[in-house]
Amino acid sequence: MNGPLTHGAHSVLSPASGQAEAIVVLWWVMLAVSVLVFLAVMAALALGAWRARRPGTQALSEAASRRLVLAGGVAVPLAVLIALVLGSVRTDLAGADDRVPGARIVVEVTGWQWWWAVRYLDADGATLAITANQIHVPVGEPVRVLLRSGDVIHSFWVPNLRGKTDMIPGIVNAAAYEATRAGVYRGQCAEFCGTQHARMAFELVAQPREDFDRWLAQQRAPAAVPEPGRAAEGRRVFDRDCANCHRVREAGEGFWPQGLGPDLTHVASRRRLGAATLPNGPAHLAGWIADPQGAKPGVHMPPVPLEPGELKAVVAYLMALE
Ligand code: HEC
Ligand SMILES: [Cu+2]
Repeated sequence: MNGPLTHGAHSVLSPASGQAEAIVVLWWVMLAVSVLVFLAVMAALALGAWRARRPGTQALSEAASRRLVLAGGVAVPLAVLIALVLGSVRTDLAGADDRVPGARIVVEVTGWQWWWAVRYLDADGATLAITANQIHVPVGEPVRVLLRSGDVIHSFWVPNLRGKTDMIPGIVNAAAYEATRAGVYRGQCAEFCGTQHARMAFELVAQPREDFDRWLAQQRAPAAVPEPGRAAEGRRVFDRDCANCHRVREAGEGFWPQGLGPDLTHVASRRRLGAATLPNGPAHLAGWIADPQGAKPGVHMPPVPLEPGELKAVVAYLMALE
């Protein structure tokens, strides 16, 4: 699943779901009405200016000007504003229903400064898979998304799919997502949450059910056993220096709670690193491990001083974790 983002990813004007379509219709209606009102006001202004300069213009009678002000200045704006508010409330309510009858999967996303922990649950709430910073959904099927925060207030936003939903510590917000068009869309934290708020992004892959099932099966599987040699040496480095914060789930282990950092069981299968900050690959991974603060100043991953051989080994280990 490599390749670029879908054209128009991260744009509300390129909807890929019913909810996003309703929002974009509302936006175009509001823009059109605003443009019409603006043009009407400018035309009235021009007409007034032109009439005032024309010699012999009669002022309107008092009754006529009162009627004009009451109609054009009170009644029409009130009617237009009430209609727009009703349209907006209607769109909002239509998107507020978070029940997803018959949803086969639930995606739980927890915002952390400055990354996204992702857990897939079955209908009974049992964990199916744990990953981070990349969310997959099957196209044309409603998915229930539970939104939490581990620290401060974040906001979950995939512009192509729907509006923003806050992630508030101690509260679980739910939303229904249904992508109608396959693609790779970009999501972004939409609530200022600290220095690296701007680099708290993720990618959402909407794909046909078979591809989604394949992806989920891969994420459910335990980590690949490292090849003897460099990768096995890398695993020792990982256990010594990284396992305090990161989990790699091996065969025979159950799902752990998330650590302080993203789950790395299948990190090589991800498109990007550092919450969509860098492309994934051996060079960027080595750069990230050697100097995460360089890519994302202030990030809650300290630089880990490693010998060059150890760095190569840990990169070989992680890059084999497809
Ligand atoms: C003190 C905790 C801590 C330690 C120790 C630590 N990390 Fe991290 N790591 C984090 C946090 C937090 C993030 C998320 C950073 C972000 O994107 O904001 C992260 C992100 C990452 C990522 C990006 C994952 C993704 O999907 O975007 C990789 C890869 C990674 N760390 C590898 C390592 C390796 C390898 C080591 C050991 C050499 C290590 N980390 C040590 C906390 C830690
Ligand atoms: Cu945030």
